[in-house]
Parts: sequence; structure tokens; C-alpha cells
Amino acid sequence: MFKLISAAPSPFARKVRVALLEKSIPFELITVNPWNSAAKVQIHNPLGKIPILIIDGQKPIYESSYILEWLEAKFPKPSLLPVGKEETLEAKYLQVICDGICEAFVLLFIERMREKNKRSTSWEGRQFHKIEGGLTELETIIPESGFCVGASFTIADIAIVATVEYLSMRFEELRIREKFPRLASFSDFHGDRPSFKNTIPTPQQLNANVV
Ligand SMILES: N[C@@H](CCC(=O)N[C@@H](CS)C(=O)NCC(=O)O)C(=O)O
Repeated sequence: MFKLISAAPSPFARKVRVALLEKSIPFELITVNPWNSAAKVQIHNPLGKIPILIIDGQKPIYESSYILEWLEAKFPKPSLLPVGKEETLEAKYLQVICDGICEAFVLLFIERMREKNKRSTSWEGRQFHKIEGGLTELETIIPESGFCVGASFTIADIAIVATVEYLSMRFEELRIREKFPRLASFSDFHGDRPSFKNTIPTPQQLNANVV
């Protein structure tokens, strides 16, 4: 059986968890705190990041978008890509924006772990602009309900809901639901889907010595 190394708040791991559930692929969930050196994530991924999918007799695979590609190639049914080349490119594009937003937030979050007088406000500002820019782009593209590309549930829907719910949980001061009402409504529309309901993100405590 597959093992997925995951973290409770991670939107990247959540994308993979949702895809595994949608494809009815059994897996053992191993929840770690990747920022804690005791988690020894690097044994499986030289980049030291989760999510990591451990497959019996094969080398582990990592990077959420790559894991989703891998799952799609090996377990094509039900497909989490839309029908059509253009639509597929659009779904992957939306995932790129979501990943970029979440990566910028991780950098901002970690910067804020420094003592106040040691933080770089210009670095924080750069990350904040990326988050706002990405969300603004999504807000103009996506519908208020339904699927964001094509006529079926895809990686784009997964990535958007994972991003919105992650920022709602971790970044209260952004007030994402007020500032980006289409994203909030889109996310609510999909909220009852069992694969989302079973993977709701929760915070984790970080070690002070990360930065
Ligand atoms: N681009 C990566 C991002 C993964 C990522 O940033 N994971 C974080 C947790 S949300 C992590 O493991 N960070 C630990 C570290 O960077 O040391 C992906 O899509 O899988």
C-alpha cells in the first residue's frame, strides 16, 4: 500500500490526499512536521519537503504537482484532468498559480517566526504582493460555482479549494473571504465534497529554530 508523508496544514499534501481519495487509491497517511528535523523528511526527499509518496519497491516521489501527474499516468480513472489539450493546460496553469501563492505564504510565515526586530519587512512585502497578485488573478478567472475548467472535477478545483482553505486557516489578517468573494463562494460550493471534508487543514506548531 502507498504511504503518503504529509503535514496537517499543508495545501500541497492536501492536493495529493484529495487526488488519492478521488481515485479511491488506498494509502497510509503519515503526518509529520517537516520543519522539525526529527521528521527526517530528507531521507525520502533530498529537497526536504512534503508531500512524499512512498511506493513499495520504487524510489519515493515528491513535489505535489509531479505526484498528481504520476497518479494521473498510473491511475487514469477517474481522470482529474479536463477533456481537451487547451483545457488541460488551463487546469495546470491554475495549479501553478495556487502553488505559487502557497509557496509565497510559506516564506512569509517563516519570516514571521523571527523576532520582530530581525524580520525583513521588504521580504514580507514581496511575499504579500505575490499572494495578493495570485489571488487577484484567480478571482478574475474562476466561476462562483461549478468546475473551474471543463465539465468535470479537476486538479484546478483541488488546487483552488486547498489554497483558499489554507489561507483562511493560516492567514486571518488577509481576510481572503471578504476580499476575494468569488474564491470564497467557489470554495464553499465544493466544501461538501467528501475528499475535501476528510482533509480539512489544521495548524501545526513550528520549532522556533527554523530561522
Ligand atoms: N512545491 C512543493 C512545496 C512543498 C512544501 O513547501 N512543503 C512544505 C510544507 S507545506 C515543507 O515540507 N517545508 C519544509 C522545508 O521547506 O524545509 C510541492 O508542491 O510539493
